[in-house]
Amino acid sequence: MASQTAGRTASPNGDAERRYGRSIQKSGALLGGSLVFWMSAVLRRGESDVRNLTQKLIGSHLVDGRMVAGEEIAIRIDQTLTQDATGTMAYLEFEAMGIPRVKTELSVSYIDHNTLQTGFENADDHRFLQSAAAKFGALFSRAGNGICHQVHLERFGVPGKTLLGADSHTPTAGGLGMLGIGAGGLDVAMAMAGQPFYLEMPGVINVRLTGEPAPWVSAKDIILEVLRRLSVKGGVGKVLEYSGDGLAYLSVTERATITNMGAELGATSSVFPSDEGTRGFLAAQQREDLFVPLAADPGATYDEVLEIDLGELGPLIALPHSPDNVVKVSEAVGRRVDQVFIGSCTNSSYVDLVRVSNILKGRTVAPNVSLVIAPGSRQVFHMLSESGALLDLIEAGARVLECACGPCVGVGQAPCSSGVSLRTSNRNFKGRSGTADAEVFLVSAETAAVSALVGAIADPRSFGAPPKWIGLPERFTVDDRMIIPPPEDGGGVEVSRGPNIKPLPRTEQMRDTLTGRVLLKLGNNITTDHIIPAGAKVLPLRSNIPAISMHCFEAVDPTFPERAMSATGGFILGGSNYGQGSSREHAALAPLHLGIRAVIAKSFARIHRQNLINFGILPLTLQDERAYDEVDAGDDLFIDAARSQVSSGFVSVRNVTKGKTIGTRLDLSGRQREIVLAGGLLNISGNAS
Ligand code: MIC
Ligand code: SF4
Repeated sequence: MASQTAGRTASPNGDAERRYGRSIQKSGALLGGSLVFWMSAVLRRGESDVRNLTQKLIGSHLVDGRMVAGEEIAIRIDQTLTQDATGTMAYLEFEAMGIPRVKTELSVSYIDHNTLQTGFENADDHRFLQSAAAKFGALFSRAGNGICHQVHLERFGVPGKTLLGADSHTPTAGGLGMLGIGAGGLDVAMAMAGQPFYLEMPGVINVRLTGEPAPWVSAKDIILEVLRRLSVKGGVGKVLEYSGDGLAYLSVTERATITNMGAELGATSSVFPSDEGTRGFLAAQQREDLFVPLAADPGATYDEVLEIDLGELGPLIALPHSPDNVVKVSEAVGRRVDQVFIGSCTNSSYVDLVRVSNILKGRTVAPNVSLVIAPGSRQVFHMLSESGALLDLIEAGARVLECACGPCVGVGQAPCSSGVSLRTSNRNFKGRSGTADAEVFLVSAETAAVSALVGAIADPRSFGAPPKWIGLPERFTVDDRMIIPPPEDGGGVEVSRGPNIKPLPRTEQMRDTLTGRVLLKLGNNITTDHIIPAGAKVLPLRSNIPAISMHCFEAVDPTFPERAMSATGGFILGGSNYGQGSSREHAALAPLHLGIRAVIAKSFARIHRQNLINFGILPLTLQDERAYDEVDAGDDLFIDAARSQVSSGFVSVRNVTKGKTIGTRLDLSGRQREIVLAGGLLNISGNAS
């Protein structure tokens, strides 16, 4: 039966395991020391020694700044991850810094996004990344080994450590009590070069989970409830810190579902304490020696508190086209479904898929439904196969895919025209599935499985009593043979570069006069998927900025690239939360390539704003949001004495067409100012040495 999975261990990479195992272990032990050091520093400064968990995690890694919400701080990064869609740029950027080896405790390069190889491009990128990992000293997780966040949780996450990832869902690691933060590739490359990561000290929201979840209520319903209450911009500048007696009912992988989707709130990170549940998970992964208990101090305070009574919660669903468009599943019941996708870094753990198999066992998927399942990792796939759960999935009619992101990011399995797709993933932005007019709904794995049988959106409670759930297995099957360690000395490794790998775009110093037309006027919550779409067609161009730029704003206005190029640049006007969603720096690089030097918006999402700064594009925030209504697409704008205005923090933009002046803010730290004036981070000499 599923719960009796054997714990076979294969460790052919003995050397690497010893090497990395030791270094992680050593730094795990050091954490206690650095906490002690930090505590005494805090006491010396006369600050309160009562800290919430977020403050402890940040405080033990703080290298610059004060832990005052909104102020810039710098933290030491212990581990990094990249994936193939962001990794090519990150490694090209790292290479440009001229540093021979990564300086982190651990850096892992994953292949998980671009695994559909319809041309040579993705395979070439994989070769590039494999050789770059060997040269620069990173571990390489091969295609098929699984989704970066799932594999990192299983094999590398350590409570109390910091992880910077070139993927917005890096906070998944918070399920283990680790501080995971998503960032653009260049920031991750800087961390690989041993530089600290700069961010705004976040405020902390305490989410108190109380009581026992009602039957059929799962971790996904909890995070959907948080999204319902806070919205897709409710987490910007914040960390969500979970506590309460309800935690006892959530295993690490369920906690990781919650921290994963904190990205949809725009949050800097989400964290759970490291407790006995964490110890159990690490022990089952044969990594118990890395366990450290971590929690907020008694009496710790928070900027906001959110209480969720798990016993009161029912199954929830996010309606198209935003993850915060959440209602009770019961309100959507009966809607015919064409496709069900169970997978993605949100809900593809062993526990999720065994529950799905228990629901499907002995039954058949409805004739109108295509049920697609992608296990999150090779470990999950292996254990499904060992336990017999895979057979239940196959017999029910599931189409089982390789362990990768796949349909979540529009890489295969696009729904039919006007199709309805029910998914366990985290984003249902319009068009992301690969079908422009598809409607994507987000639900738990349990709701997805029951609906696949019914053929329509179904309340899982209609299934009757839940099948016997399993918790975490006592032992996961550990087999790291698909993770390739780098050689001791990468000096002789030749980096393999196919024809699709174009050189890094270089930028020039910021000009003193910026002129141009408003090329696009956009609404609120514009996603990076709007700016640079993902999907099987465009993702292979991630290492080719000139080519990918031709897809910039494709779904919004396909004439944009051509207009921008013939106008030799211009401005973009956005609403609030501009650039929400992914960490892809291509959403800055492509507009840059097309000549955009400033984006004016009501507000920006955190990662995208930093990406704009990193490539020398000004993120200008309207001082008075009403000014948005007074600017139209096609208006000619003019910024005079831009360099000195940037230094003042306020930038006046002259609307020549309307004869008006728009006031904008540019709240930059001294360091960020230096970056934009230099035309980007890579132009600051000696930035990583
Ligand atoms: C996503 O889920 O949108 C992605 C694809 O994983 C992105 C990264 C990318 O665009 O390469 C993310 O979340 O950062
Ligand atoms: Fe991959 Fe989807 Fe997770 Fe992004 S959200 S990392 S595309 S599975």
